[in-house]
Amino acid sequence: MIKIVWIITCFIISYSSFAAGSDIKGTVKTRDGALSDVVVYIEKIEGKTFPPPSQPALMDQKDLTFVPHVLPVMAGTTVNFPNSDITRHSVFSPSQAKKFDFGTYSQGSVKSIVFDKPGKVSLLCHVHPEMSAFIFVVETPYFALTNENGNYMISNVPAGKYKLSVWHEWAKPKTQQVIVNDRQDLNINFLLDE
Ligand SMILES: [Cu+2]
Repeated sequence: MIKIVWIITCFIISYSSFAAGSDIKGTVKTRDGALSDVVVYIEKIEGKTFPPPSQPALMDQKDLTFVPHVLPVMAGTTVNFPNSDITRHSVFSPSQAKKFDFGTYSQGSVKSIVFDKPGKVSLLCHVHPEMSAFIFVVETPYFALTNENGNYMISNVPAGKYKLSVWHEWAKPKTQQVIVNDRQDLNINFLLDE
């Protein structure tokens, strides 16, 4: 009897974890072809707030480059900025969504900061003017970054009506209304202008 109850409980738990959500996937292009490093995200879900992830995200500085070039995070996420180069870096941002200046720091040290407001945060380095990257802060956990083929996938989105938006460093932003139903994956493509 206990065994049967246990099996039923396991079945309900595993079923419920797959039950609700749908995936949103697609391709982002310009007239010249696929576009990588595009953040595709659901702007807001009315009446819902989401706890930020407990694990920090990573924005490395390696070979005089920020890695990755674009990092989407949910509001409230801590981002670690290790210096993996022999040279010193001095990372800062002039952006409204998060103005900061770490000052100069050397190899092996890690700076951290919480990104709490939605929007674009440009990253620059006082020592190396050619260094540039972006952190894009989103209000929901439903976001993805396009790969080199312009493809993205946002997993397990609950049913509802949302604004699905895209952000890219030089393309014009765009928004589409999407309706997500239970267990019915959506294909949403974007064609962006420069
Ligand atoms: Cu630098």
